[in-house]
Amino acid sequence: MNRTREPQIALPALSRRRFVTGVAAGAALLGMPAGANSAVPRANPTPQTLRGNQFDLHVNYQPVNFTGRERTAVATNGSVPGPILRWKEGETVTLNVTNHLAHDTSIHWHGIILPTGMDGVPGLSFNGIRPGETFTYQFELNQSGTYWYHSHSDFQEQQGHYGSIVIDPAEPDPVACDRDYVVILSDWSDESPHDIYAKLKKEGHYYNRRRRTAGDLWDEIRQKGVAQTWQDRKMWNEMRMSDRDISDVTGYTYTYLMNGQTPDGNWMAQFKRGEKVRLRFINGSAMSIFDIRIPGLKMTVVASDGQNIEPVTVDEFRIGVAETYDVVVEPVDDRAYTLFAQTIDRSGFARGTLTPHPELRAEVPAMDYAPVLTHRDMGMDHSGHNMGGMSGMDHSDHDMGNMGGMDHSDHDMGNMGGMDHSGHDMGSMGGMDHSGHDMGSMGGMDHSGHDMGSMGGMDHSGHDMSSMSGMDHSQHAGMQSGNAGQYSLHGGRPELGGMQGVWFTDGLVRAGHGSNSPIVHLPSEYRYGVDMRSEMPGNGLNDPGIGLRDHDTRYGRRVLTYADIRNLTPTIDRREPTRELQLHLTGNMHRYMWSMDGIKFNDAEPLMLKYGERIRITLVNDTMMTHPIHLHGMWSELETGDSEYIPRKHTIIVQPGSKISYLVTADAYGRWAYHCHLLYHMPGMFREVRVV
Ligand SMILES: [Cu+2]
Repeated sequence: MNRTREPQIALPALSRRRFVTGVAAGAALLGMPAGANSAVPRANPTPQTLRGNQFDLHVNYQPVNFTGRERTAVATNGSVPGPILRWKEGETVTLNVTNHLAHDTSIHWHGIILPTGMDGVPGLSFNGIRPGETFTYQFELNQSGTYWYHSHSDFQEQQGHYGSIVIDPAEPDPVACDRDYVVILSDWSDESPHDIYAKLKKEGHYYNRRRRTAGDLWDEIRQKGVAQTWQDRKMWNEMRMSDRDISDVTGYTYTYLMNGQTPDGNWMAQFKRGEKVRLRFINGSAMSIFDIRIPGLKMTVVASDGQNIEPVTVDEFRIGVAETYDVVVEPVDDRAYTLFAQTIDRSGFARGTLTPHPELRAEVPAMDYAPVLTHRDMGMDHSGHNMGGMSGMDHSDHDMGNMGGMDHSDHDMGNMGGMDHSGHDMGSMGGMDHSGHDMGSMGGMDHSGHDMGSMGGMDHSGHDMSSMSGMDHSQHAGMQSGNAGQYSLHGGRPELGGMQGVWFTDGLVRAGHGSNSPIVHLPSEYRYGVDMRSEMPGNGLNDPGIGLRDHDTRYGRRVLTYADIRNLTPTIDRREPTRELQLHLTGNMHRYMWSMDGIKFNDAEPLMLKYGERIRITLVNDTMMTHPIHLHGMWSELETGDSEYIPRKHTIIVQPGSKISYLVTADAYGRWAYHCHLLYHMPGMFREVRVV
């Protein structure tokens, strides 16, 4: 086939400074192809588009300047981002990747379904690419759409080692357009990623400059009154968290890029009035989640993570790290438009311009208000309970499975006489703290028919149970004490999996409809590395996410949610899941520790899947952060309530304090990475998935 044109590589000069500052730049530059140009480029080199099925990629050090200060990036073929690779479905591509760095490198082809040995994850797929070595990747393309590639070594992705992939379909593209642009977003810091990580490990809030001040306190008291302000703040203080912890790393250190251009650099794309323009948004950031809109234009979302979806027209959408969305816009006016991508915490934005004339610009909008976290983002909303005077209530048929870990201290439950609690099923209420209850005057309660299996670990000390005569506790099933981590049996029978997580096999909800299995926190979650557990996680499906929830009412913008996404073509694997894995995303923000089920990657065993099986994974987010979770090698088929058109994704956002479910067909043998795509969460929030 056609040989790819050798890219024009603008090579860096061997500046004295780079020898002085170390990084073994001299060694790194040995082995660079001939034709080196000794001039330091004044502007940052922009990515080229390379087409064909044979590619020579060079991972090299490259001087860049995004902030007024020169820094050394890790580039691919001399640019940040690296070249756009334009492939064709059905072809076999060969990519010779040469490492000109002083350290090992790798390229992972994000979202591409390929053999495990070609996946580019050092330690799982291969040994990595040593300095000076060339590794040849070769795989067949059985998909089309928008994807990207990045290093899976160290923190190189933060240093510029990423680029875009577009695979043109073998069949005619269902999306017709006149123009087609890649828009890859990223976050650049002049600090080294190791310095960033060290600062986060020392103080998880380091880059959060939005923490509350005394001035905020008075504003808050004026708005909400002393009592409510006190109550709101008390919770956060007790948890040693900040309700402003939306992002770990912020615009305080980051400059946000669109196709490698800063907001001032203003990346531009041209159109003619009346044309259909396809924009392939890729979030190639290390840590930044963006909310994208184009003021004055509706966007019709036509693909998600490379897969065609039934078109849905919105004003705004959120793109998690590593996700891709293709949108089509049709500007009818002869004017310029701003592509505006503000970060989830509103600490900065990336920006570009869609314009009919190169000299035309559009206004850059102000960023939206900065969101704050609420009880909802903790997976429970119990604020403001007043349980006085609740006599005569009928609570029969409550299902209170898995209420472990709730703190009900300081409830005042006076005058609750005459309540009928028959028919309660209180399985798995382990870990409840009921200290400080005042249960005076609860005479006459009928608790018959309770099933209180597995209520281990409850602390009822300090109860004042005077005047509770006449209660009927007959027919209670055995309460096991001191045994946190026992499970209820309704909604499926979980197995105590230890490292293997919690698995359910009975009573699973039908494919496409998510999970109703009880929330189970493993004993490994009750350790110092976990500072929060969601007891009543909300469903992340219909939730546009923190900071976007009121944009329809406040600004009249329709915001995309996962519930809006339907695959364009019918679901391929129509089988029901045979088992369900419930996996918890866990962490301790203060210590900046991240894990799954409270177990960090180094201490974890692989999650074992049987080749060919179809499973459900339910992710429960027991943290206040938004985590984009990426499974390598297999599709994550998001359960949106329509089993006929299940969308296939490679990266799924799990909202704070929420849960979300997807199906996986284990149709790829081998060892696969499964992790949070926030770069500094990855060392801990990572599992190997092994298909045997
Ligand atoms: Cu994460």
